[in-house]
Amino acid sequence: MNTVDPYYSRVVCLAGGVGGARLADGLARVLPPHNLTVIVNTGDDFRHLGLTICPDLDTVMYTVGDVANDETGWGRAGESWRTMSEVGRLGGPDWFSLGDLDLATHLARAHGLDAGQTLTAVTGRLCAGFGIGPAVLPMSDLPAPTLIETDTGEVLPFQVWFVRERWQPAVRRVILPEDVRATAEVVRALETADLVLIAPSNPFVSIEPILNVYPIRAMIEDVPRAVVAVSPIIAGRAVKGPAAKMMAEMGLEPAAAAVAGYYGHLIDGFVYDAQDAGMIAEDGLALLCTDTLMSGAAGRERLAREVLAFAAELME
Ligand code: FO1
Repeated sequence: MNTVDPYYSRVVCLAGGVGGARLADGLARVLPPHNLTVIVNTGDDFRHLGLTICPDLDTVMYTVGDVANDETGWGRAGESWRTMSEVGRLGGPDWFSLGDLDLATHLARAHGLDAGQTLTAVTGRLCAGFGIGPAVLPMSDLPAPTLIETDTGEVLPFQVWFVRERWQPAVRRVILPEDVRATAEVVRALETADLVLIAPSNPFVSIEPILNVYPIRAMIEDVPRAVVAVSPIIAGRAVKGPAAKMMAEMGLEPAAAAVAGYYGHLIDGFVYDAQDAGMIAEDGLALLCTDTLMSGAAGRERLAREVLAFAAELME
């Protein structure tokens, strides 16, 4: 039987955070630019210092644009901090570290938004500035802030919980906004998608906020010939970020199989790490066991190729 050639398929990747950005980068190295669209979580976005900060959009842009700080997983490589340290000296908030180069992105974005451009249009211009070929789309042009309800009952804006409070207190639940609508660009990308890939991002605060945007979840259930998720959990731990901690705090076992169970019938295939070999799958779920750690550009490209080849078998 002839396997579909993923190289000529229209691929949509849902991404947030470092893992999402790295798989997006691997896919961008493999696929023709017009065959890849990255739909990015904006639930982490917030207003700060008079600027609109879009961490997941910026992490995808910097990573695919090859200017990311790979140690922190956010912000720019070769960064300086003169402006932020002066903001602190002048009594401004310095708990959210914005480097000098990173600030240029936020200022250019603020300028575009203030001129009435949509976040989608502004992101397109910024991507052009970073020489990025594939489409990088915010999930919505409307604010869609993710809130964290902690086990003290307190409800915190995402960045306050994630950065200022360093993932404390424990998470009771993630509160997502109602009636957020996807952009026309996102709908068009999903209407023509052959394959949807769910990147190894945090299921609760990176992927679920995207699925929560109308009508993304329903379109993913209907349109693509295959939906494949990559586990963000390896041997009970997140490669980066609070996913495993959140799973435990929300009563889920922090394991790859629990991530597959969380996505349930939405996915046809699941990619998990060799360290979790022997994982039991839900009935009917196709599995790929491989090295899901993406070390450097070669690692990202390798995983992208393996995921696309796996997905191609499911698209027949
Ligand atoms: N994460 C931190 O833990 N500390 C920071 O000071 C910080 C600053 C920052 C600045 C710009 C940006 O795009 C991201 C930044 N992040 C920081 C990461 C941010 O909290 C993201 O939301 C997380 O990476 C989760 O996606």
